Parts: sequence; C-alpha cells; structure tokens
Amino acid sequence: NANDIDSLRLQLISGSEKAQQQIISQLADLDNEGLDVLMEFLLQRRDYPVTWVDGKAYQVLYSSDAPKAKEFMQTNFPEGIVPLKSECGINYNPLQQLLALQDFQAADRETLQKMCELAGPTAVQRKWLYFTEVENAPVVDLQTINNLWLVHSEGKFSFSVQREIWLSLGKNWDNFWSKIGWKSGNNWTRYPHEFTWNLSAPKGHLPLSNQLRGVRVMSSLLSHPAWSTNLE
Ligand code: UYC
Repeated sequence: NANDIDSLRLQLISGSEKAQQQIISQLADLDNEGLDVLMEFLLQRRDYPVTWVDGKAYQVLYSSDAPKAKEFMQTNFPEGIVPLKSECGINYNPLQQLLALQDFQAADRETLQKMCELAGPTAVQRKWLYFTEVENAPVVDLQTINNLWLVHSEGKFSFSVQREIWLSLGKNWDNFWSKIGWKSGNNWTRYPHEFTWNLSAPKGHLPLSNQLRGVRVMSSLLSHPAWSTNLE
C-alpha cells in the first residue's frame, strides 16, 4: 500500500548501500508502484557519479516488460547510466546491454573483443593482447569498460577490483588466483565451464584474462595509469 511504498522510497534515498540493495529487490517485486519509485530514484541521481546502486535500479527497469519502464529508459537512458566515453570511437553500448542483462559470460567475451579493438586491427585478428598493447590503451576507454563492470556487478567485478585485491596480497600471483577463484590448489579453473558466471562468484572473479601466455598482460593491465588517473 501507499504507506509501505513511501517508507521504501525514503529508505531507498537515505539508507546504507546494503539497505538500498535490498529495497531495490523488494521494489522489483512490487511491479508498477515499485517501478515508479525506481524511475524517480534514477532521475534524482543522474547528476551525481554513478554507483552500483544506480546500476541495480537500472537493471530492474531494463529487464522490466512494463511499457512505461521501456519508454522511460528509451527517453532518459538510451545508452545506459555509465557514460560510454571512448577516445577512439569504440561503441560500448553492446557491452553495456550485456551487463545490464547480467549476461556476464557474453560480457566477458565482448570485453576481450573491445580490448583487442583498442589495440588495433592486428590484435583483433590475433584475438589476444601483447602487454605493450595493454600499456598503450587509452585511460578513458579502460575506465569506461571498468565502470560498466563495476556498476553492473554490485561493485564485485572489474579490473580495478582485481587490482585492489592483487595489491592487498603484495602482488603475489598464486594467492591472487586462489582469492579470485581462478585456481584451486594446483589446478587452474577451466574455461568456460568451471568459472562462475553470476554474482555468487568471489570478488574480482571477472572479467577473465587468459593466463596461457603468462602474467605479463595482466600485470600491465592491473598497473595501468587508468586506475590512478581521475579525468573529472
Ligand atoms: N583460462 O585457465 N585457455 C581461454 C582462463 C590458462 C587455455 C579463454 C583463466 C591456463 C586454452 C579465456 C584461467 C591454461 C585455451 C580463458 C584459465 C589455459 C584457453 C578464451 C585461470 C592451461 C584455448 C579467450 C587462470 C593450464 C586457447 C582466449 C585457444 C582459452 C581464461 C588454457 C577467457 C582466467 C594456464 C588452451 N582461457 N589457460 O584467450 O587459443 O582464448 O584456443 O590460463
């Protein structure tokens, strides 16, 4: 009823992230009135830096069949809520859409594809990266890819999350692999079926970087200036 909705609306605006997360799920189950509150919430927050709480609200509306939610999204957020900035004219909207749908496996493929596009046509053909190509990747584009993952994974997945964990472990690769679920004991996690393609995965589990050719690419990626440059 109206009172409950009002109380949820207030808690959504003022609660902790944890509370906001739960309220968004509750609102999602309420259909119409819940969607109204989520739409109002997204509009109110559009002038502030985007967080994963916005991402969760966005995902509920994005997946809704309600015509008014569809119209609202088309009018206000046709390209999602993360600014899709690129220095080299790359279109990140397909990645945005896969992440909004929580299709993490397809989003992971798309991410590798985009990273190769960033590196140029020879990398696109090769389908993997040299560490020098990663070093030269533009800060803006890496930040866009990273923000998309972060915002649409409740803050769980992204290169910057992986970097934080890696640094917290003193850059010890073996401890890092087991922490993010890429290795168990002496065994590498096998691609693709042994990876966890949803939010029940360990923090930093995605996006993947194949280690077949060594750690150098991932080392360059996690050391990239993108993670310590503030463009705003
Ligand atoms: N794979 O094991 N991986 C592939 C990972 C390794 C291997 C792709 C991650 C270890 C082969 C992705 C891990 C290893 C192929 C990942 C992992 C290995 C392949 C698809 C845990 C053997 C086919 C994209 C660290 C012991 C390669 C791509 C080919 C593919 C990811 C084998 C995303 C995170 C050392 C044989 N693995 N990979 O890069 O050329 O091809 O067809 O890391």
